Amino acid sequence: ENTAELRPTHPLAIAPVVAPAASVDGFAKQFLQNLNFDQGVTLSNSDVNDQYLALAYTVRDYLMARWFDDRAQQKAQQNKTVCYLSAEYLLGRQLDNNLLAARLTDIATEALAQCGIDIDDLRQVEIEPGLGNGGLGRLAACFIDSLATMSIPTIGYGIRYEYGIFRQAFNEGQQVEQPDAWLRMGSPWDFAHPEAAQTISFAGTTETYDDEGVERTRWVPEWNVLAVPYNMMVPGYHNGRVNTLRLWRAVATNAFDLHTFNSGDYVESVRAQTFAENISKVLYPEDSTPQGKELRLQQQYFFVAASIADFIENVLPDDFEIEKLPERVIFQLNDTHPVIGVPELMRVLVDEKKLEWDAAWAITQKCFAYTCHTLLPEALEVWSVDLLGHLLPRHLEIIYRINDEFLLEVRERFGDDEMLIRNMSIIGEHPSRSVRMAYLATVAGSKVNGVAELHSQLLRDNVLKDFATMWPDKFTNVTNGVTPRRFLRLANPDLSSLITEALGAGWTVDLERLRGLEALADDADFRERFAAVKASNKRRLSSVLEARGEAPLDDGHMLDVMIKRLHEYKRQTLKVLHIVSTYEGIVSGRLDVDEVQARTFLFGAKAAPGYGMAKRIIHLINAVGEVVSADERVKGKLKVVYPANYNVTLAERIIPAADLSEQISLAGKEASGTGNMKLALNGALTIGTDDGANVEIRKLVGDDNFFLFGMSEPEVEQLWAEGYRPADFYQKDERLRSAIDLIASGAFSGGDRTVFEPLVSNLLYEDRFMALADFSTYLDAQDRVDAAYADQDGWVRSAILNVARSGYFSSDRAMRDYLDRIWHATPVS
Ligand code: GLG
Repeated sequence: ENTAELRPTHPLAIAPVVAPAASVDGFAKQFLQNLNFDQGVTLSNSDVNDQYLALAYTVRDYLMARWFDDRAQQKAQQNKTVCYLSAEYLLGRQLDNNLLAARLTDIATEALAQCGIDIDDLRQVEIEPGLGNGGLGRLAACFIDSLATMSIPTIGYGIRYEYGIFRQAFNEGQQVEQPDAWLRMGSPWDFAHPEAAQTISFAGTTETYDDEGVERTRWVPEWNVLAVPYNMMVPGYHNGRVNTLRLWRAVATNAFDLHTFNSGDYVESVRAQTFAENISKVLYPEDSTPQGKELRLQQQYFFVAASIADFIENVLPDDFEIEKLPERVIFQLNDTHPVIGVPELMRVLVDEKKLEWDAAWAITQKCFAYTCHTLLPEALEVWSVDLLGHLLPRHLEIIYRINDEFLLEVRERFGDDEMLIRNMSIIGEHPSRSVRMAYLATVAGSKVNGVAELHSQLLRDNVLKDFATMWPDKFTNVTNGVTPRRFLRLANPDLSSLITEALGAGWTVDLERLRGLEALADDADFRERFAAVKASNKRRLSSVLEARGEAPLDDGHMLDVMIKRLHEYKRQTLKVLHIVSTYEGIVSGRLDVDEVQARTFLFGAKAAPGYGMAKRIIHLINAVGEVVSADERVKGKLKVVYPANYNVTLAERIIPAADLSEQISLAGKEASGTGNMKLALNGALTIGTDDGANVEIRKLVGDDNFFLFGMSEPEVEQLWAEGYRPADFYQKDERLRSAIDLIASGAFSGGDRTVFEPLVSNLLYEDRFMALADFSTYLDAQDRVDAAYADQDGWVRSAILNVARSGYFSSDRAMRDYLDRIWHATPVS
């Protein structure tokens, strides 16, 4: 607003931004200036981190001009904005992505070379922002990339955690967590806007008051924090667009109490500051089970309230009529973490904008849509009424009223069916009074979607059945997707070149064009080149592993990878049983060693720090790996590699090298999976159950190019209903018995039988995720894998067909589906 009063006369000051020239000289000049004036060093005095930061600032400078432009255009055009509300964004490294999007890779490489710097050395310095746990956070990052590429006005809203997902190390095979101080060496990709901070309130009471004859309610909070926005630019690929990722950091309203400080009590003087700033201190290292932690609810409300206020105050024009809000925004709820935004918008509309309840509710229902990412009942977030009422008293009142009116509607529709009322109520009564956030989101959302066809079906049939009966049209599916820019173009440059040579460059934004590769699967020359790329990607991975102190990969091994969070439902244990069984088979002579396909089993997985069983499984993988890799009898045949601290950066090296993709969750448990898509897209064949998006992958790539095994979801249900006894399966299959007995004997724990005893007895007597029931068919499928791999020509052909038929899994397609089915937003022009 101040700027309107500026009367610039200098010619440079007329332009909105002074962009550096898009040339090698322009880049070099900007880089050297940033090195001098931002980093405060000369080129000859600079170290590699200075250089990296100056480079990042330079790339940012180029994006900035486009970002200003886009802000202005979006304001002028008043399009609907997609506000993606997500507690997690697992971004990965930014440098290469931003260079690529802005077509600066060659210019930057040459400019730095002329400064005597190898850009590769700078690439290594970047620390990825690990602001997410796994699939859900990485999905959000893929989505904002696609939305920018499709010119859809988008703001990604989230939290700028000071510490992201913990760094994983192994100590004697066991996971140790270390804090992820990702900001310590500087954070060149984001910039703070303290002037746009929002005050966020907590606790206190509510009261009614007379507002010129109308009785209204207001919240009288007890304490506040400041939410300070940090913007990151999200460039579209080759389209000149730059969207915004806006992450909030909590800052105390009062840095410290000067009186207390002066009296010498330094610790007490900053107590309030520590308390407030804890809100954005650390990402919850929980993947699928919420911890009933007050701090987590604080985080959720903190970022959602700040985002809604920011959108209304800073994105909408000053004279905006709030009744028209649904024309200008859709708040997409990424799982239940942001659902507290529903009563928050109601509070803003009713208490602050003074709308009638019904009008406010009609607006709110149009402004939200909800994506559910799970099927595990324990992962459906609930908040105790006591906690929520204490922290957000006004919001609890609003939730109660939403529920009352909703239950009236249920009664009108279905009569006084008390059982049904209890089942559908947003407030659960057992084991204690709590708010069911998924139900609140379902009641409030204009649409509810699952993340793969099977998942959406199971939401309608089981988890949210009554709601689906009431509002069949509310429910829809959008199968997940992954960005081809990061996970093919950048991660696999050699395959990208090969594809571009064959099909032209258009596939990067139109992934269905990969279909054109189908014809080449039968071309021996193309197959050879494709295989050469895979081999070279394996060598590249091998040197990455060696640099981390791991053993190099062996030539001629099939690379069999299982990379994902460690969780019982994903069944890393089943994978271990396969390894142990093969090992045991060779050692006991049951298997002819010459018949066994040489394999390297590669794991990447973090376990939630509080998840004991998952940590035991990590220990077992490492223990088995150590014994197997050291045993002369299987030397050259079997090897286990488990690099610590699996993250996006490592995934980008592993995925292009993989031959076999392990997607072996119990049917009905993995909502979608997205690693499965990335691996298929890079030419790995899947061995998998009929679960999540595997179902769709198999349909697309064809049964001949996919190794299916295991029970289907209805078969799982049936076996549970009949009474599942894992020990029966142990008795029936000799291979299974030998494998489990070997673990139980202490063979992988220096003879100590107690170490893995809890794991073994859990398998034998509980086995919630039915690893034993699927073991036999899994091993049979692995035999089929070996046979298929022995025919290299056939294998490479299948790998090419996997790439050719994975175009559907682009996040661009997923975004089109969201736009058509849920958001109805249009691109800026
Ligand atoms: C979830 C699910 C995954 C899913 C991802 C993204 O467990 O199956 O692919 O979200 O929708 N918590 C997750 O990572």
